[in-house]
Amino acid sequence: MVFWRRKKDTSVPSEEGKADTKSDLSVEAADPASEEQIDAPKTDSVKETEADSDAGGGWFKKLRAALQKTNQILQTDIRDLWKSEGRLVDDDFLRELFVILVRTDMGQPTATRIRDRIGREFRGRKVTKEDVLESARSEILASMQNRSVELQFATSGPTVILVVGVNGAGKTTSIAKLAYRLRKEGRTVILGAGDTFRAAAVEQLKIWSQRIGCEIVAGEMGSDPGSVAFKAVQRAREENFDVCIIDTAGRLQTQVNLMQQLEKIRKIAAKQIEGAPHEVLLVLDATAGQNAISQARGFSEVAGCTGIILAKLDGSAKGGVVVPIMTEFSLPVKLVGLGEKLPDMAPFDPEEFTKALLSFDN
Ligand SMILES: Nc1nc2c(ncn2[C@@H]2O[C@H](COP(=O)(O)OP(=O)(O)OP(=O)(O)O)[C@@H](O)[C@H]2O)c(=O)[nH]1
Ligand SMILES: [Mg+2]
Repeated sequence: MVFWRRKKDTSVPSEEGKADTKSDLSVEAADPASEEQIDAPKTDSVKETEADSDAGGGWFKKLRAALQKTNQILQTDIRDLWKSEGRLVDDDFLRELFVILVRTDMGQPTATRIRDRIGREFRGRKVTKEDVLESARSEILASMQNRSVELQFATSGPTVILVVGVNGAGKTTSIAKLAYRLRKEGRTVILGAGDTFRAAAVEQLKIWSQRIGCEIVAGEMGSDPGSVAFKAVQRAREENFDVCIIDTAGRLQTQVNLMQQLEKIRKIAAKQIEGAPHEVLLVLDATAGQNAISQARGFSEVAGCTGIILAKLDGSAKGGVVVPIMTEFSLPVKLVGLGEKLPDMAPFDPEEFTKALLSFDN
């Protein structure tokens, strides 16, 4: 699974702990081995369960753990369909199955397609759980067109990533996790604290930046987010950072003025760097279920989004919501948030997702 194109950057501290020459990155902050020291500010109680790498199936285990709530509800419901060995596929069975699938928030169109497929394949015959799960997995994968989409980077010069979404969706935490990942890949990162509305917002991002070991541009409380964005992009360009990530205040897609402000930030970035912002990532809260879908609809139309970060998949009993997001919009889910700590973000992989959602322990 190759989502994160590695770029050689000799300025990143080596395992021997050589100092960074470009910015004042501390060896501890950028060294994956010292991840304990760059924990999230609010998450001391959260225990790390997996190595923060996708080597050895680590991501799949993490994804599986994150989808546990959704998966367990499914397991219990689906098990209940089999009171005896093998179950006859008839109208009752198909109706019950449909209700269970819809409960995961995968959406009626996908649940209907799965139900109809199982009806076509098995009606009048006895099926096992695995028969049903296999059909469901294939149908979901087909409906997502097995689409996995990488983050887009500028071909030369800094890549600008603008991060947007409603209040509390997980924007700032996702930015920290993304910056952490990019740093680990050897890229230099500068953050723009574009949420100048909320007193704690700038502070929150500053703490993260210190822990990750990346630069940050912040303005005064209440100052123009456009000017913060301008300065961040300017520094990225002048000091040749690889990536500039701009945080924004939470907003509703219906708040016209605030949406216009996003447009202004986009223009400010584009004026300084051709093709910027290269990504406008919409952060959605996976626990919001159907609300997340209406946010995706609203934002993608107004804010020119290029992809989705689906945060809080780990806390969601509605993990199936990825399916309608992927099938109803041309916006791909690019990253998923699997917890509150810095390593808890993974590139979205439809196949792994489907397997994690629809495989049972026994
Ligand atoms: N479990 C879990 N919690 C998350 C995840 N992402 C974010 N959170 C938590 O969600 C809460 C809100 O996250 P923020 O990053 O502050 O959200 P925001 O969108 O920046 O919020 P505003 O700036 O107020 O609009 C915090 O308590 C985070 O720790 C995730 O993937 N999993
Ligand atoms: Mg925030």
